[in-house]
Amino acid sequence: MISGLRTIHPLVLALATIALLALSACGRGPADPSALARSGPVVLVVTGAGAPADAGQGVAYEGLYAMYGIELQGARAFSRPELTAMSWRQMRVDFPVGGSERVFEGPRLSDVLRAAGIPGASVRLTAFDGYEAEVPADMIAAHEPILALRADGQALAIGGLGPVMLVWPRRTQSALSDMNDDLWPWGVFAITPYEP
Ligand SMILES: Nc1nc2c(c(=O)[nH]1)N[C@H]1C(S)=C(S)[C@@H](COP(=O)(O)O)O[C@H]1N2
Ligand SMILES: [Mo]
Repeated sequence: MISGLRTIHPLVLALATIALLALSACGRGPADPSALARSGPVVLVVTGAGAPADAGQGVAYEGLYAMYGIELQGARAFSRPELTAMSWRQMRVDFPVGGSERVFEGPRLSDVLRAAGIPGASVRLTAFDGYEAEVPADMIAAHEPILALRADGQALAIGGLGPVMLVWPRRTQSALSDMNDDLWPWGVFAITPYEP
């Protein structure tokens, strides 16, 4: 087979080289980087939201959605700029429990559910690693956890705690003073309503 390579005509090699160079010259990034920064990829889907069929914003049922069976019909998809444009709250709180405190920031979970068309729902949050946290509606209403996108002024990294993490006011609400970390999922990418 190796001898077969020797039959490739030098002209073919030259043309292939030119084609590769042309391709790499095109690979310099988006034509409009600021448009990309304004939109960016979807970082969170809220499913079961009854959104119009086209509101999935091009999110296809593949990858982790398919692996974890997260149905996207009627899903509302959020990019990071959309989440950052919402009204934000801050919480200074320890994570992991008993560790040092950080200032977490992000929209209220209740506001995101309202924006997605499922106000007052009980929801399951799914994270990249398959971790699931089920949060009853009454807990959300009583304690108003946030979907944190930042901690101490830094965006939560994908691969770290980001893109989104559920954070509760366990240092300021006495009813939560004994709360462990079970309902503090990090690496969240999908939220699904469930019937308790
Ligand atoms: N995505 C994800 N979030 C999670 C967990 C997890 O395994 N995966 N574990 C929870 C628990 S039980 C604890 S104690 C804290 C810290 O878990 P870790 O040590 O696995 O990071 O994160 C919480 N959030
Ligand atoms: Mo834990």
